[in-house]
Amino acid sequence: MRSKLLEMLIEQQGEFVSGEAISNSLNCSRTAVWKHIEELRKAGYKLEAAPRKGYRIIHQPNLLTENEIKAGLVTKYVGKFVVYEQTVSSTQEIAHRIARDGAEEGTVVVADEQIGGKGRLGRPWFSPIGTGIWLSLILKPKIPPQQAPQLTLLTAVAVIRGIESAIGVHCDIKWPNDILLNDKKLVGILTEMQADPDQIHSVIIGIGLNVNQTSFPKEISDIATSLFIEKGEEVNRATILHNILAQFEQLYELFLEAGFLPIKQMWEAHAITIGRRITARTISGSIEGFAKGITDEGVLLLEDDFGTTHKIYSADIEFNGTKL
Ligand code: BT5
Repeated sequence: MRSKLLEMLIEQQGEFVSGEAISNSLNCSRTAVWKHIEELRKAGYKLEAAPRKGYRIIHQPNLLTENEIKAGLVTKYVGKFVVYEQTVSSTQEIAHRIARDGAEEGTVVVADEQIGGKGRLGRPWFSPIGTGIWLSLILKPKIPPQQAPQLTLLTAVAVIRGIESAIGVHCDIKWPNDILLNDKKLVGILTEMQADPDQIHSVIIGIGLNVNQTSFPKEISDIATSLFIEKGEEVNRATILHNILAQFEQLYELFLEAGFLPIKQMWEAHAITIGRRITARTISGSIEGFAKGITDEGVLLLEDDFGTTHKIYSADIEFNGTKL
């Protein structure tokens, strides 16, 4: 109910909404409306109440709790169920647990801070409090397990489009799971699975998006960036998230209906890995060569200097000696 109230106030963009309109729309008493207004105030919203006029928003804190996620969300099922925690070890761990316990497709787990945020191969993901979008999304697609990595590429396209439609900032995709802004890492994506050899139970997609950090720890300060750093102003996390989830749902439905091909074409339009000399560092060694493209399955094709084409399923990519 509180997210519906918030949505009504936000939609009015600073204009008054009458207490009567709110109580009719939420089907509750005027006293109940007042109680919800007080709760929003406690959460940091500045709300003005005026006799005969009603309530209006003066200032919205940059929060990303269940209320902000639900208010203004335009999807059918992605983000309909939200698990929000202020501080967690990793949203992936919670998502794995609730997926095993039967969480619905489209459930998202969001935290304000992760103290054990993780990347691929157990690498740490820096997730300080109140600044980024740290999210895991639970999916239950009826696809063979070997197609799950395509969902990483689909997510990258959804994130790029979501950021663009929210704030008009254009980013690039670096195969397989990074989104770069001005050549620095803005977003990392981690796709994990619960599956039998021939059947997926759940895919858990982790998205880490740097929104309002003003600086990064020394280890990553040369390679990481945030929307704040690039834009020079604070960005509303909920707006970005609503746009990403809306784009995700559209692309995911297209993927389930029409397969990976249309997604691949969109992905290629944003990818900067293709057509360049790269080094692919895989767990079994490094290969240097020319990135020819991706297959219809999303696998990277790398031609070495002897003319042999290698299929790369997972790797860290370096361009011209620059490590990201
Ligand atoms: C990734 O791994 O890029 C996937 C990151 C996924 C994070 C999300 S947050 C929500 C969900 N819950 C989790 O616990 N994880 C997911 P990888 O390609 O392995 O990159 C990891 C590397 O990125 C690290 O070794 C650092 O060099 C760098 N890094 C760490 N934190 C970063 C940050 N905040 N911004 C940019 N780069 C970062």
